[in-house]
Amino acid sequence: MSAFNAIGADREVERDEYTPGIEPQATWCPGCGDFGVLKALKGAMADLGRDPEEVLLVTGIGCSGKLSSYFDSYGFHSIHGRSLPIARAAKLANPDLEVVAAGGDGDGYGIGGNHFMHTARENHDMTYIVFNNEIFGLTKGQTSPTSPKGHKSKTQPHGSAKSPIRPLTTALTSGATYVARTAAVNPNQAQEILVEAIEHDGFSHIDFLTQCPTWNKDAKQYVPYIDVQQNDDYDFDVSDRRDAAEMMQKTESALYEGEVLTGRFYHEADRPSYGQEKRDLGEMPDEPLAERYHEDDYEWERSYDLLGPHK
Ligand SMILES: Cc1ncc(C[n+]2csc(CCOP(=O)(O)OP(=O)(O)O)c2C)c(N)n1
Ligand code: SF4
Ligand SMILES: [Mg+2]
Repeated sequence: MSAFNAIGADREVERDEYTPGIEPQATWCPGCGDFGVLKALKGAMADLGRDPEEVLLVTGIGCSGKLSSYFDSYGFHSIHGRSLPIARAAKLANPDLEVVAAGGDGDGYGIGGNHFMHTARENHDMTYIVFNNEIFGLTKGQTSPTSPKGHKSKTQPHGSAKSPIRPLTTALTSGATYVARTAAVNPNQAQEILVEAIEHDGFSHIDFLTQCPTWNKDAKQYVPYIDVQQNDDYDFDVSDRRDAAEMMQKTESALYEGEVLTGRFYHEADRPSYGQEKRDLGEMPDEPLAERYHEDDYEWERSYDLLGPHK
């Protein structure tokens, strides 16, 4: 156990340790799907026996970004679209931390889309939850990258001419090693998927469907849902890229035709994470890099010195 792994002892963790007090009370609107993410995440952490002091939750900006204010682990409420680079740095500096990043569809698939793609490509060991309510919630309902084509809002009063992004396919083709979709209306499945995603050693992406009854009036938009692992109509191998890609295409098209498919779509168990690759190369120490900042006489190497003189 390192100095940065604050607790590390095995013990029973209660889900409500993650929401101990009544302050601050969540300011999400009644019926908001974001409550479902909070419930599933604290349940998953309790199932895994993760002590709140072993967990870092980094969020972006949006209604979704408020999650870190209501979840009593280490937290970092960052800036719009930038949760992933912050989460990456924290995980590299202290691999003992359980790192979760979270934000909205605008945050993660719009302004932060570049970070999403590259964090997946590099297979950073963390879980990324994208609250997908198909709009910008916090700023009052503008069209987002997941809004359906034709969606009318203050920014697109004649209806959006854009086709929505395909988040699952984007994650897969970028290099994510665990990809799933769940929904706030299905908290049991959401909790199980979160447990798997957090346990996975690599980049886990969860497209989490969250209804926004305030700006996306149809609060029932994700009901009924189908769990593809529980339904005989869907038979595919989650460890097979081609199978996963076909299933994702089907799932992403179906959503806008009113059929909500959820479940695990891809799981590649044996690809090493970026941190592991760096440690194998000898570029990163086995002990948390962050500890070096506490060693007064530590002699820092410069990459220039490692490469030798320029020719
Ligand atoms: C750099 C920057 N640009 C724009 C904004 C304004 N802004 C705040 S939240 C947000 C979008 C929120 O939508 P989403 O990420 O989907 O989260 P939700 O509120 O739906 O959970 C925008 C555009 C900002 N805070 N920072
Ligand atoms: S505006 Fe929508 S996303 Fe934001 S808290 Fe209210 S219901 Fe939730
Ligand atoms: Mg949103």
